[in-house]
Amino acid sequence: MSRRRFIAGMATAASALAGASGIALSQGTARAAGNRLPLPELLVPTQQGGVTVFAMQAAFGTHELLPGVSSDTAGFNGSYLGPTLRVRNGQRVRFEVTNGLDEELAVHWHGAHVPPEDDGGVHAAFGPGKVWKPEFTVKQQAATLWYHPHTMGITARQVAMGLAGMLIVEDDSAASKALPSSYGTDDIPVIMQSVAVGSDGGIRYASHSFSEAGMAFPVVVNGVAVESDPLTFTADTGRVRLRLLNASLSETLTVRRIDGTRLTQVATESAFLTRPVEVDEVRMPAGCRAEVVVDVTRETVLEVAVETGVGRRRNSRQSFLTLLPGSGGSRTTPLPSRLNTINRYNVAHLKPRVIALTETGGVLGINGVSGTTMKAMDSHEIVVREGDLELWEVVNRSPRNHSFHVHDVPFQVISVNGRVPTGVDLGWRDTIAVHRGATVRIAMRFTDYASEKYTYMLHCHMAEHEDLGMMTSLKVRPR
Ligand SMILES: [Cu+2]
Repeated sequence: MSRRRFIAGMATAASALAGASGIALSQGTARAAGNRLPLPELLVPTQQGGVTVFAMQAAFGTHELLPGVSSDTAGFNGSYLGPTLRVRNGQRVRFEVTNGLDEELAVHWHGAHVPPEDDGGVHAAFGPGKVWKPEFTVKQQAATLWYHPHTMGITARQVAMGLAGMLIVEDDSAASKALPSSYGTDDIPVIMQSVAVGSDGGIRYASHSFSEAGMAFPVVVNGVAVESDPLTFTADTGRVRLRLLNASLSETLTVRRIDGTRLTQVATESAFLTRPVEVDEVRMPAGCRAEVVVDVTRETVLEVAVETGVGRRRNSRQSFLTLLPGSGGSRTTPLPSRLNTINRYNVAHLKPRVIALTETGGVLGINGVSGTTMKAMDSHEIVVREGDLELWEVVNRSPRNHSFHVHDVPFQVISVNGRVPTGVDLGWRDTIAVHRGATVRIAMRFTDYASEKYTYMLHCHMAEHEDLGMMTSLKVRPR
């Protein structure tokens, strides 16, 4: 393994391929380059006997999240965040993940439809120096996914330190052909994090530490904190597709244009919408993604509103990205009027399975069981049958908001507090906000993969909550 591949954001062959604009900057140089939006490197895979292989190594390092302040961090193939992995529907892929940390690591492909043994939940942890090699055939529509640790009890710390990256699935659909897809030129990853940094530069991840004196809560985009001026990106081709990811531990992020005009959303987390939808804002609970397309005919400033979660009751908003028109970039063809076909599940005949998000005496759990050990999770696992359509009623019986995530297959939202969804809420997703006191009904079909031995998971995606036990195992039993 060449060391070069493990240096995040350096101008490798991958970033050279990313586009003629040469904007794939290292994170270190981004600041000096006038606060341009840095872009994660697109990882160049190797071919091994018909399998496309992506090599990654998790390691600790240091990184300047705040200007002039060195923070202890971690990253894949670099010191903070990780390269973008781009795969294709139908492709046989293998992720070779080396654990270069001095502790256990599990890496989950969030939103990926993969066999349970390749899913990377808490059961798949591997020790320091070990290499985990999940191999599977990509079997899903084009979507913006991501990868992050899922290590029992320490997910929040590992994610907060920077172990996260984007996973892009491409396909041959007409929508994919019509939308911008040149990575780094008009197809842009936007990894957003509300981060907590102590006065010593240390990243904080536990809510009890958020009230320390001298804490800073920067919005970090693709690895750099947004300062008073937003980051900039020049749209040389006029139209850009922004892949928004909320990789925060618990904060909800809402993105909008500061001029009050609407954004055009083309995809939810797991697939394209049926058609482009004009939205006032894109609201993303922790773990959520969305894709928007912007025709940059004039300077366009995006702002993000941060709603704080656990332990931090201070909401904020700030401009984070200025899209600048390029030279000759004002010619744009209309977006396709149809992007996808989504057949709504008929759940009228189904009795809902209740999944309660519980908190009793300060102990977080699912259905009253705190999943802080493998044994607790497995002995109270949710069991479904391969091929079955399931209707789940996710009930928040705790005094705080949560972000609910199911592994394996995407779901449709059936109702939120009894109300039928509209607009972008009709799209496929894998993560959804379940507010205090709320009842959210979702439906999904557990296709393709089943196992008596290996399990998936379901949990709150506020990382501190999952570490505290708001998670359990999900077994898809063979038919
Ligand atoms: Cu939660």
